[in-house]
Amino acid sequence: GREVLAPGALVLRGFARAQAESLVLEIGEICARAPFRHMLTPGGQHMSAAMTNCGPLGWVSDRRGYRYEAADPDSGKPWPPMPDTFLRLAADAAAEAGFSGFIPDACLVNRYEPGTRMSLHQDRDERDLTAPIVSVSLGLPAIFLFGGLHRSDRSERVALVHGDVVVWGGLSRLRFHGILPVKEGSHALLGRQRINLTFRKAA
Ligand code: MD5
Ligand code: FE
Repeated sequence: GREVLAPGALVLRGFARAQAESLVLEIGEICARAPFRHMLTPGGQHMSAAMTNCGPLGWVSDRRGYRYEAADPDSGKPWPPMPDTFLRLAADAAAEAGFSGFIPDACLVNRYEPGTRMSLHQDRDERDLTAPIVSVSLGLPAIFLFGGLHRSDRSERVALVHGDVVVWGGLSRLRFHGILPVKEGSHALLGRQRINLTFRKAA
């Protein structure tokens, strides 16, 4: 099923569920080559979520700020390639939401263990803000905070479960958002973790 959260924000319930096993195998190969790490914020704190990337560009954070890099700063090597299954899933989901022709050049892989959160923020490190963002939820469920265009706008809570895909475009591309601390639990495929794939056109 599809749920419209707001203009430009569409939840595709279970859209990735049939492919979840193969996505998890691909994630295993990605993190074998580019291990999950807790990046430093410009303020010097470690991020709560562990992150890695695949594709031509990867999102990185350190004392100098947030940006996209072609190489993994921990190894100096290019990020692992984006699997075709990832590209196709992101493009198909975007097309379902009316964004045909979406070709992501960056896939951020976020790992949440119980207790991990992501505080309210906007995604605005990308060059072309007319391209949508596609996010895929795997493993443990989470409560997503869906805010407005100003940090102080009240936010709505949206439950996201294994296999859900959300397309964030148009007027929702720059909304504030976050993830409440993930609750303790165990998922049949992923155990004590939630994995989120965030597909973006960065350059
Ligand atoms: C997550 N990740 O579940 C989320 C999924 C991140 C991040 O937020 O930056 O890694 S992406 C959610 C998103 C993206 C763009 C716009 C909006 C939500 N929105 O309008 O709410 O790990
Ligand atoms: Fe975000």
